[in-house]
Amino acid sequence: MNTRRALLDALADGPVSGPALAADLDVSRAAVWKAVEALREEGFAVESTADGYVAPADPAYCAAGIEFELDAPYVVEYHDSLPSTNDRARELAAEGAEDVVVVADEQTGGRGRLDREWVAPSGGVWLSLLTRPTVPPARAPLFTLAAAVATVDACREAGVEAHIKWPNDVLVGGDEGSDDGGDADGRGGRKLAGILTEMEGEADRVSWLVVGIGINANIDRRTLPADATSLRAETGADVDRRRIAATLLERFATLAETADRSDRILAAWRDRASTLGRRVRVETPSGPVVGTAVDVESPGALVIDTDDGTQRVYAGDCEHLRDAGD
Ligand code: BT5
Repeated sequence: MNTRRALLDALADGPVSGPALAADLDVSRAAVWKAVEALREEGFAVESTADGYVAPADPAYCAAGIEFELDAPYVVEYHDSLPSTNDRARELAAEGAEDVVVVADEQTGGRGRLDREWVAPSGGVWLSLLTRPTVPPARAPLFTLAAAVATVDACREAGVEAHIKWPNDVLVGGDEGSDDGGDADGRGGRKLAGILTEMEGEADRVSWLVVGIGINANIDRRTLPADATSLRAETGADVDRRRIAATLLERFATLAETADRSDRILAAWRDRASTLGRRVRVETPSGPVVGTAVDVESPGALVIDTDDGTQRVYAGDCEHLRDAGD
């Protein structure tokens, strides 16, 4: 284990003295000092006290801050600004890396699906998780569902009642009541977060998978598209991005471990979805499908009861229609 990571782990248990850590790790005291200085330079403000080094009470949103006390097997790479965290993660994939999370405070060329633009100014949680799961490529959509579940949980922990619109939009309002007018245009609510999954696969297994997640955290609504919202706009106060990123990664890691079966991810997804039971219109590559969304099936297909029988859709943009009598 490297000194930086060992130092972060030790700090999580309370004060640690330089000499004790050096002895534990069998490295020089100078090496420990260098690791402390490197953390400070990253923005993780380690304090020196009479009892030894102490972690900051309120760690900053930086690589060490997110890794600190993180219960998930990922290394964090933090950037103040990147064109797109997905692009950086793909670069790392090409270099052979895995279990890395690329985080940026701001993206200048953020991407949505189908090369749409993703607006990503400073203050959001923009991150991409690079993993190499040992599953066949056909199962990859399960990871998008898992990411949507993790995103909803992180937003709810921050105090915002988010829900999922199939396949991967995380929205607020719209479906649970008509009092806020959020569903007026059928979009199903105000968009709070989005997910962009990219992968490379061989015939029988995924080679790499990049799950990009964007959550509008501390973002002024006026800088977002008209139908979008942010955690800050919903709660009226700044949210803790470090906590949000950590919850996201921990929830995702737990769910991803179960991707060889699909029941757990699907159950968690159904629990948080606003699409099931609704009249929907999905624009698919082969034309629109209109009917009532009745279920989601592995690895992420939406099951729709239509006038012409049951249909399954695997990709597309989904619109929630007003129910007759609404
Ligand atoms: C998505 O696409 O919702 C996927 C967004 C993924 C963004 C993350 S951020 C980290 C990682 N790095 C990247 O470069 N991307 C990922 P889609 O369903 O196609 O929605 C895109 C549409 O959402 C746009 O056409 C706009 O209408 C709208 N939009 C753009 N920026 C938005 C924002 N910040 N919040 C809400 N809606 C937005």
